[in-house]
Amino acid sequence: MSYEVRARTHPSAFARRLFEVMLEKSSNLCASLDVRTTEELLDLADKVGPYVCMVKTHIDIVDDFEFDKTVGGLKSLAKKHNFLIFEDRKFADIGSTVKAQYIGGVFKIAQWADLTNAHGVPGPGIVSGLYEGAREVTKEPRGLIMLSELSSKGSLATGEYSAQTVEIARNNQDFVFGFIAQNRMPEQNGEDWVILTPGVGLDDKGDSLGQQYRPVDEVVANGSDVIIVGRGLYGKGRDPIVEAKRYQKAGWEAYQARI
Ligand code: 6AU
Repeated sequence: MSYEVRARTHPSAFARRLFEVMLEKSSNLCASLDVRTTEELLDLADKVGPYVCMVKTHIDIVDDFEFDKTVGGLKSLAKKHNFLIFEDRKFADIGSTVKAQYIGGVFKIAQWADLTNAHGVPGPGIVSGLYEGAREVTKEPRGLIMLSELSSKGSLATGEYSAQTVEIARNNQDFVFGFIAQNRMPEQNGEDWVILTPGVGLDDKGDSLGQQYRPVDEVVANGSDVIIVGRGLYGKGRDPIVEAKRYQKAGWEAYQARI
């Protein structure tokens, strides 16, 4: 199904909004900006902003995090360039704990991140906890994606574990609209999971710590809706603007070839 059709028919309002942004920008690229300072984060987000539908953060690796400066800066860039903010928090605890982690602490993720992600390992309570948290602190739309598969070598998230994670998502579709996965996940009764895929790289095969990369055309032909690219954009010696344009073009062409 085309992004146009899904922007109209997807059961989740959040997913419809994501598809609209993707269409407006002709981009299925999410930039993963895993950098250690606010300055680098904002500089990169401003550079790649025009070419992406989403910017993904690991806010807890920013050494000089300051709510107003770091989050305020990101939010104004999201507005300037029209991208969604995805905090890659990978929640993995019981519902009551993740709710506090989502709304509280120094990061207060639910206040500013359009979407975040969670592991299925604790069972369905994790989704209920995050949903409650979002509703308590904001009226803004919030979405959750679950990790049903990982890109790293030797990942334990396979087979029955992945299938059970889909079951958790299935029971909470007003909030959970898709997966971090390497493949499409099973759909029934009109379900339309949005698949976000990390482990994407055009020049490298992996890193020394277990990351594995697949090329853009392979990932998109295999059913991925959003490609997540990090070091492929800003790694050593790379020009993030050149690379963002290159991945945007590769991702969009692969999508057009698929439909
Ligand atoms: O392109 P990279 O390897 O520089 O960055 C990949 C990004 C990192 C990981 O934390 C994240 O994607 N990631 C995830 C996510 C998004 O949840 C899951 C996974 O299976 N593999 C993976 O690399 O920020």
